[in-house]
Amino acid sequence: MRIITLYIQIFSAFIVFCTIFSGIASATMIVEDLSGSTTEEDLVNILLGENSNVTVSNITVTGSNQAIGQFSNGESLGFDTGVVMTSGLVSDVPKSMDTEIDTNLGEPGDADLDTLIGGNTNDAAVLEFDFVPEKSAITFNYRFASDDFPYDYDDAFGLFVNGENIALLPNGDVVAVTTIKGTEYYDGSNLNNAFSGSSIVLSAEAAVAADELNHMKFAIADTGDSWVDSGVFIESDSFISNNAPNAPADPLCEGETNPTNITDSTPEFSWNFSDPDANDTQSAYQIIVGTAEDGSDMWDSGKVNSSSSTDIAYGGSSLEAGITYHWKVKTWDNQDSESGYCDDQTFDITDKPDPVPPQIQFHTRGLFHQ
Ligand SMILES: [Ca+2]
Ligand SMILES: [Ca+2]
Ligand SMILES: [Ca+2]
Ligand SMILES: [Ca+2]
Repeated sequence: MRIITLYIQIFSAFIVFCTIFSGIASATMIVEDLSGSTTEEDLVNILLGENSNVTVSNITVTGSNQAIGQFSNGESLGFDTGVVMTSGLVSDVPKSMDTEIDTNLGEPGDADLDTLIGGNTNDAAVLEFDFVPEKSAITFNYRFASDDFPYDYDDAFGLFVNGENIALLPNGDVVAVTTIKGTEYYDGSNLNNAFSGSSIVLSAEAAVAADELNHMKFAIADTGDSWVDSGVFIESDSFISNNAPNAPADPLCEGETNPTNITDSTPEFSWNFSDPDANDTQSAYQIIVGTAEDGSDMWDSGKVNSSSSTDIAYGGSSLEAGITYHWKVKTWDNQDSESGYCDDQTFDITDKPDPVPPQIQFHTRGLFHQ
């Protein structure tokens, strides 16, 4: 009886251990390159998503068909599925972080990347196609990753739209090993793939010609030699053609433009959401209020997920009479694209009570003198 109980206890402990362990360990990334059943068209469809409003033609891949593919189980990257391109073998990408991903494919480099990085590239993997968007802007999310961070070989990624590279770090630098290493854009955490480090999730946005033929080219390569590989993970469904909202129109405080002597100590704000895409709606707003233009020392609402654009009550520090407060608002559309702020707006409040209406004063005085 005691032995059976002991077995049950050991078995229970084993189940608990397995449950905890499977909760911690993330699923292994699954990849499939172009040497299998995945086609070039599949990759573009993965990038486009269903609601992309883009017509595509002339899809071509340059480089090894083992260097470009699709991935899933990519949660650690910040996006589950997408397209992966490397200067080595896609099949090596899911290996553990301490594996060196290091293959000389014997493939040539790419002239556009040579120019971009000012070096000699090799083992280029290139996906390109023509497209006709309905709207005048496109956006992509991606991560650049590399095993070359410790060595400073300047492997690079380019995303060329109509010949112009739009893959840039937030500081305007090109996306490469030495521009990312040691900056706030570097992420050295284990993201369940073989690369020793990566960029943070980056987004590329570009103006394109609506209803006209545009050309897009994704390219990644080794630089300097063909060894120690780099890769790029591009999020599925991230090729959304969308216009960012305009700055909010008609910003009002207490229903007025730049009111003075308002008596409400928690005044309400309103505006009109404005977007070049006729069917788009507001998904979020942010209001800031400060004692100086562009200041947020009184109130920063943060990004508030809401479609409301009327009667948004002030929620900051106590307002005082005799100070001119500055405020502005920006919005996000239902595709999470962000507007600029409206122009600087002002208001001030009074500490005087509402004045007694003059006609009552007149009547009171008249009665007194009778
Ligand atoms: Ca590695
Ligand atoms: Ca390399
Ligand atoms: Ca290589
Ligand atoms: Ca829009």
